[in-house]
Amino acid sequence: MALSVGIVGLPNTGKSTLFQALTQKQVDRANYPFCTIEPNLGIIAVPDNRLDALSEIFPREKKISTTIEFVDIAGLIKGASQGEGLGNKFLSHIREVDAVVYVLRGFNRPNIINTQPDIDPWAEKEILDVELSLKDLETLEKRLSSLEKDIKAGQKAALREAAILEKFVQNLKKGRMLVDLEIRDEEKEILDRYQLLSSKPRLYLINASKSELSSEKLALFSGQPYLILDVLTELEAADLSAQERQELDLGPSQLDELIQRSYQLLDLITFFTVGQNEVRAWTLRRGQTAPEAGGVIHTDFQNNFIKAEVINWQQLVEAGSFSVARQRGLVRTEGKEYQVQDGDVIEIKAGA
Ligand SMILES: Nc1nc2c(ncn2[C@@H]2O[C@H](COP(=O)(O)OP(=O)(O)O)[C@@H](O)[C@H]2O)c(=O)[nH]1
Ligand SMILES: [Mg+2]
Repeated sequence: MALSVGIVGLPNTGKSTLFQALTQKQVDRANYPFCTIEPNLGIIAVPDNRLDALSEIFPREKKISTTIEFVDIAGLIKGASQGEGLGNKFLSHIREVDAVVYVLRGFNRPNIINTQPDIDPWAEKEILDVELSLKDLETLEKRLSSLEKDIKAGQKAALREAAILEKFVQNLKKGRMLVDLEIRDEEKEILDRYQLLSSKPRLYLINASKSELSSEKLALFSGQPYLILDVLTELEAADLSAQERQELDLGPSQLDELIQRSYQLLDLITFFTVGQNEVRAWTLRRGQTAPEAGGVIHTDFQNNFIKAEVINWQQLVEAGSFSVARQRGLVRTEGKEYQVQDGDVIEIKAGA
């Protein structure tokens, strides 16, 4: 399961610089032999201190992180939904990603052309929102008009769908993004059919150093998922170690924080395995079961699932070894129904 995050924003806000900084942290490709990496697509390892702690007590040849794909989506300007700039092409790229990071310009550099009259990250966010909603409205109106015939013919399903789509339309027209609506199950089922752009989980990245940003401008974002990140500095510091960062008084890597928060956008969980050659982190959706965790590792593990031995990563690290953990009764045996928890270390027992 490759989760992908699209980097979107107006021109000259730092999208490509951010992408470049992220790709300095690209995963060891030897561990991912089947990935083709396009110029605007990078597969990035998700930093995880639980994995680090596990691989300290279980030194193995390889330590393999979960990954996330970042896509540098070029070309949004005002009017994109009407096809301005790379308009429709750009919007179709957003359709394909699972979540979006809005890159908003907060840095002030007169020599770098700003397409906006002044530095105003919130205003940029609103422009992006408008473009995405206009595109969604177009998709929804098209669908609504194609449902008319079925509604006239008295089809109940068409009527029900139209009522739901109509609700989305009304909200978009009021400037409310679909991602912010409370969506009931039967609505979600319909929403999922259309991959609407404003329904993607999002994170606002304000590209600025903290001193560059006035508190009034920042206040607009309170209560929203945002991150202030100085993209250019992070690019320059991308290959520094944690210790080197400390010596330079840079604080913890904000890129790491961005990657982690992007991962969290989709409500994914991570479980771990400790094998002979590798300690590894894997991705699962919240609520998935032990056999499904098996399936992520190997199809046979799902089909021939018998049981799973499970322990929380921290309990395992504190015990220092599986045998001590077992003696302490911390390793549980779980069956087919078990819902995997974030941070579980799992060993799947499967039949031949
Ligand atoms: N001062 C400053 N300049 C930046 C920052 N991020 C990007 N830039 C510069 O802004 C210009 C446009 O950046 P780019 O990443 O190509 O923007 P894009 O059009 O959004 O992809 C480049 O010259 C960058 O070096 C930043 O955080 N601070
Ligand atoms: Mg660019």
